[in-house]
Amino acid sequence: MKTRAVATMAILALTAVNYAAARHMAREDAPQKIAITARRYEFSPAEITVKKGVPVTISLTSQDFSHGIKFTEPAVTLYGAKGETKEVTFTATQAGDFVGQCSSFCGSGHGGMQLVMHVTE
Ligand SMILES: [Cu+2]
Repeated sequence: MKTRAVATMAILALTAVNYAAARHMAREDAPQKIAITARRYEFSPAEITVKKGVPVTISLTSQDFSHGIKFTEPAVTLYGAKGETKEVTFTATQAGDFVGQCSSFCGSGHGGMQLVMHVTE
């Protein structure tokens, strides 16, 4: 009787560990999602933080006009016409701070329309 109770407890403990591991893995595997909205002449949020080596999905919603996002490193380009939401998934391979630009001419403030990406180790 005692042996059986110990065995049952051991199985329950193992199940709990496996369940926790599976949940942890699922969370790690799903890309981090970041929603960005663009309107003349700013991205919101204007700064994002991603983790090196972890897939990230960025969505861009252009509210008032066509806007785009272009990063040279990590290589990310996204374009959304007015009212559209577009997505891109990428994995940053280099840590650091990177500046992306609006890639679709949207008016007088277009040149200063930037998005900063912090890639952490
Ligand atoms: Cu622009």
